Amino acid sequence: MTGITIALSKGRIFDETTPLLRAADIVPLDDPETSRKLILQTNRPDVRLIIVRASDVPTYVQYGAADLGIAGKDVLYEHGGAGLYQPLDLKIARCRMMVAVRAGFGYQQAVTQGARLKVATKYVQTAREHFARKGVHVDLIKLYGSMELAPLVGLADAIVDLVSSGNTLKANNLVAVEEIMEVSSRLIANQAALKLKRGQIQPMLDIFAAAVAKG
Ligand code: PRT
Ligand code: MG
Repeated sequence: MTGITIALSKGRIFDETTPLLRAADIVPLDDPETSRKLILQTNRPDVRLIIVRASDVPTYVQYGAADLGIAGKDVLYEHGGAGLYQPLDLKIARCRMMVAVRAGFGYQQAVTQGARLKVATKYVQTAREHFARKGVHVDLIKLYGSMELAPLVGLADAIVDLVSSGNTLKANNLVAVEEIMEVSSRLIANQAALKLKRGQIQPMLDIFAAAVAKG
């Protein structure tokens, strides 16, 4: 493959990446929200996009099936980042990874008393590290979505999830009690592709960096 393949997810990451791609004169020929195509050609014959699940982006780039990718720090942290180069924070799809509990649950008190907490999350690695660092004993329960439900039906005492507006927590009578990290999306590159295709990739990186700096 001599061209450049960029992996990204549809939804908020695709939407917020579109202006950055346009700055690099990359315009997709199809809209992933309406098209069922998983490979999107662009106005440039040397650049194509592949549409994958957000959490699968690092895997495609790690194995070189995509040269570049765009993924949230949440996803990259869980993946571990092996084989990936992370040249640029695109500062898009921003949110915070938080610990949240049911309103009225005495989280600080439970922590102080050394209670064992049941924590439901999609981000098991990140959560494990966070609570280990704090010295809090937890039983982690892996979920694949709708974490907000878990404390409401007694599956867990707490959740680790992403929060942006806070509306989802509020609507479910949950409160954030601790921030784990700030999250934004990063450009990632396959390390071998970066060496072999430096001539094509570096100018793109420069344009993305300039577009991010301009805001
Ligand atoms: O949806 P799918 O299961 O395919 O995967 P995904 O949820 O991982 O993908 P997607 O497209 O929803 O999110 C892609 C990336 O966007 C994530 O990896 C984050 O880096 C970033 N991002 C930014 C967010 C949010 N903000 C966000 N608010 N991802 C998810 N949310 C969810 C959050 O999990 C919670 O359920 O939105 C809800 C909270 O939003 P507020 O505004 O109510 O606080
Ligand atoms: Mg989602």
